[in-house]
Amino acid sequence: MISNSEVASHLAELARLATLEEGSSNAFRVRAYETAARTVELLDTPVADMSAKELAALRGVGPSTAAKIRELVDTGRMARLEELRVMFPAAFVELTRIPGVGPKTAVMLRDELHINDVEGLKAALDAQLLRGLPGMGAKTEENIRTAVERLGIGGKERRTPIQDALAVARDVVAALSAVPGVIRVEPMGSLRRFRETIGDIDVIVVSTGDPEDVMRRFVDLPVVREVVGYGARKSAVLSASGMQIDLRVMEPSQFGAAAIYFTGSKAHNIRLRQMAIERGWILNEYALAESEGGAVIASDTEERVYAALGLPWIPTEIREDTGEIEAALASELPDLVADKHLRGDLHVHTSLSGDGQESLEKMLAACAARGYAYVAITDHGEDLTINGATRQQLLAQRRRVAKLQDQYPDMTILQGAELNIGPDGSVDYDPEFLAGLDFGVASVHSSFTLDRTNQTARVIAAMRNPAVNVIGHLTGRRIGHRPGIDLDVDAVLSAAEETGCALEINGHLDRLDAPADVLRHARERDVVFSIDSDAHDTRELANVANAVRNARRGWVERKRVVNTWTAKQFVRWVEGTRGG
Ligand code: DGT
Ligand code: CA
Ligand code: CA
Ligand code: ZN
Repeated sequence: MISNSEVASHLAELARLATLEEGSSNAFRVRAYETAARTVELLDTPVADMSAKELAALRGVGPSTAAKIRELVDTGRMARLEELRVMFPAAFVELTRIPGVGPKTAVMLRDELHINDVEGLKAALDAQLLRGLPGMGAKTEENIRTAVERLGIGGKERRTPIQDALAVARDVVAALSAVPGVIRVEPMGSLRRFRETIGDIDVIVVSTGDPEDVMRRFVDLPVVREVVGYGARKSAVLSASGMQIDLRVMEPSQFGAAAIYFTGSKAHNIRLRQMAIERGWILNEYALAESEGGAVIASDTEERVYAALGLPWIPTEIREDTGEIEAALASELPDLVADKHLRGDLHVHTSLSGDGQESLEKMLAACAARGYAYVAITDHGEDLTINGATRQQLLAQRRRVAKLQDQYPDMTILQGAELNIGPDGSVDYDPEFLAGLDFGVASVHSSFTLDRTNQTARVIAAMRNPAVNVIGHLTGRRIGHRPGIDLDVDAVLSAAEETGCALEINGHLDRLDAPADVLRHARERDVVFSIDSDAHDTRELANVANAVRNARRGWVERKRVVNTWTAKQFVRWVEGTRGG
């Protein structure tokens, strides 16, 4: 039976492709498919059990979308989607990831210049063909060229943002978990290491049943567009969006060795294999075994394989051979932050933000349900057009927070704001008004193309502002869509040391910001971090888990994360940084 999440990803793809057909993401049909995708995703009842009439009664689902969902449930296909995939192949859709190339432009490039993919676009840029098109000039052409170069997209080593890869992997895992005999299904490779972009998806299935059952189900998945290799225990397919998925079926006794092998990284594996060879053993995807005779030394769990090599289990996010083997040998692995350490969330929006989806009451209830000892409510400051809150609104919210605080004796509620760092480093409101807030996150939401000197200066100015406790999503990047601002990271880290201002680790999957390489770089510095959801609805509070994984990739230790501290320590830090 097809899962709600699989149906939702079909609807989301329908929305993406309809954008190209309609020429705008604001078209009514596009909005309708997006709403329908969201509704289905959040629904507790399986849509596969619902009639067309029941489906049409759901929010955002009209009779025609309801019919498409039924068609998918009954036949495993959606004819309309397949037509659109033919009209707009994945390589063509990729053009719209380039800032400055919207759906209208992409279609015009195809109609006028026969550009079908990023390679074609690069050739046209080299020949300066774009400036001759209606509504384009040399300047637009230059902007597009810069965007293509900075994003590094196109070509053979095409990588997919982790957000998109995780969505595909989740569907595969859900479907294969239901096959009889399957006892575990787990994504491996760069996905398990939580790299921000993914080359291909690797999945291990452990089954006590017939491996062919798993394979047949795998190649028949609705997300599969093409089978590139088929075997009884090993297959590879291409997804609708053009991602390769490699699948291996292993015996339960082989799981540990297989997980280490397929998690990688390749460099980490090579080090382990050398250690095995030094002991007269071999290490492959099936086992750690003696070279002579092949007696198995360890294979069923990762812990046993590492232990046989004289190592503790190494967290997946740091398996890159960038010092983790040496640290493990010296019993000096970092005490990495984990989900269970979090005691609060310091970046939470309510419906007071134009893009917030949920009331203050609901957001607080959901935070309390997560067991938090403190939370900072941080709606957008007034400088963010449409989305920002006025002074009056914030004052009114402050009174509501004071009342609600009584209902949460175990959770300290800070009322703050997410301030906007202007091009000159100034923020919203005025110092006197800001002094009346309990907390401040300050983020860059504009002027992404200033040069390094100016970007660095504006961020440092915000850190020195007494109303600012945390710098939100440091670089402002959107993985795969928008490069981060150009920053002198060392200067920013020095300012963080000097002011005590925390750097946020934002949990939105398209942000993961500050990036892991910046976090790793900060290890030698006395800098603190906050792990935040930046939730705009209650479901997004769970984003902190993504931030934790990104923090681990950056070797961030628990003691450096302010929202792992006890309420007392945390409040002392807040007071120490405010008005500083
Ligand atoms: P990706 O797909 O480019 O994002 O990165 P990975 O790390 O997922 O790489 P992939 O898919 O080529 O291979 C998955 C894992 O399989 C990799 O992390 C380690 C293992 N592996 C692949 N090729 C080799 C190899 O030649 N030697 C060793 N030791 N391990 C390998
Ligand atoms: Ca991979
Ligand atoms: Ca692979
Ligand atoms: Zn925010």
